[in-house]
Amino acid sequence: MFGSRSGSQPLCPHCLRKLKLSGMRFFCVTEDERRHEVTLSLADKFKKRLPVCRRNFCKNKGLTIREAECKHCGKPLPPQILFHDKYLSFCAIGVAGAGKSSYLTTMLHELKYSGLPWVLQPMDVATTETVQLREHNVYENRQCPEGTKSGIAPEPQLWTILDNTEKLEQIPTYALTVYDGAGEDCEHIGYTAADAEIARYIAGAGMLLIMFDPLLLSSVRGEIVPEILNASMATERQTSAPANMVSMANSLANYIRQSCNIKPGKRIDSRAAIVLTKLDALRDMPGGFGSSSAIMKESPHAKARGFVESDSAMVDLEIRDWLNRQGETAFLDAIDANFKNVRVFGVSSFGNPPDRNKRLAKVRPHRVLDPIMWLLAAEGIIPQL
Ligand SMILES: Nc1nc2c(ncn2[C@@H]2O[C@H](COP(=O)(O)OP(=O)(O)O)[C@@H](O)[C@H]2O)c(=O)[nH]1
Ligand SMILES: [Mg+2]
Ligand SMILES: [Zn+2]
Ligand SMILES: [Zn+2]
Repeated sequence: MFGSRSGSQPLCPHCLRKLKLSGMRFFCVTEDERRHEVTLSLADKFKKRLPVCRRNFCKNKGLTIREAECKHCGKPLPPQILFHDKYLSFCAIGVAGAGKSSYLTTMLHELKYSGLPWVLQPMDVATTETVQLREHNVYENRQCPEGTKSGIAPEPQLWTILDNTEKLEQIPTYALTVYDGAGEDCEHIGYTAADAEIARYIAGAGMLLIMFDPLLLSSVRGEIVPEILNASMATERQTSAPANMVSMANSLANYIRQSCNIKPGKRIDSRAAIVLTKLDALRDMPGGFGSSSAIMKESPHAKARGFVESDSAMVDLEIRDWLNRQGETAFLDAIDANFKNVRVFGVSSFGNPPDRNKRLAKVRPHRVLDPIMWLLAAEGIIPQL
């Protein structure tokens, strides 16, 4: 129904339909905002290039158009969106307060400064503004992100990655679309416009990041200092009863199934990264992860400029072991029964729990790049080591 998930097919980030030059409308913008439409010439179509304004007396005459939109859904598109070598996307799913927005903020920041020879550029104004605001909040103001309202479809973030790994004449470019926040009320997909939009995002995403908050486990809540626990929970969750991880896994899976139109009982074959958030809060917990465990060590992937499979397999195993020890075997079974292509990850977006006023210490994200490195290796963008 919607476009393929392969990394080489551009999709409209809003309606997820396949995107072609002929499926876009183009506009010339002059300084006095006299916007007018510019159509593709035969030569533009043939050479697959953006049109140029030919209107007499237009200040922009002779220059390439600056605005575009999707013919199908009418939403704005960055004109250069079509000219990437690969198209990557992922969607963060999880109940409200799981840590999705915090994770995406620090993950994208880390990706920018990962030491990989990459340049990350926002593709549109909306992404630039969102990111500036969020980064400023976390890294300058040292404040946790504001909770996301549920029932509102998130705006996709659009990025261009310039890959300067090999000094080529033509630098490979990847388009990366990030959807933050689906499944906040994960009981079911309703029939509102926002639900339909979220459903499309989930169905079209190249990878699902399914975020679980270990602090919702009753076995964990009993072992953690109340101050850390309260500071690490979204306010409205603090007093609510601990969640049953099995029913949460199943309802998220059903939510995804509905979005992707998959029969009940059939395993979901979208690549799924199961991400345990807020690892920092488990550091000093009795029966937590020991300091000699792989998961507590620095992630090796970015330094190695590839995806270190053995390390990731070890982390996956350690978390599964830990969940078993917490009595959450049924949760793991639910994950494996619902997803075909899964890997378990553990992250801390901040490196330390916030204080009681939700203020952050110096932000030192832990292993936040691991899930995306898994995707990049699968897409053949970084080597698997
Ligand atoms: N200890 C700790 N708490 C976190 C971390 N990330 C998020 N939190 C807490 O979880 C709350 C909700 O996070 P948020 O990213 O807004 O969750 P979302 O609703 O899934 O987008 C935050 O206000 C923090 O209190 C983390 O890495 N460590
Ligand atoms: Mg959020
Ligand atoms: Zn569209
Ligand atoms: Zn013009």
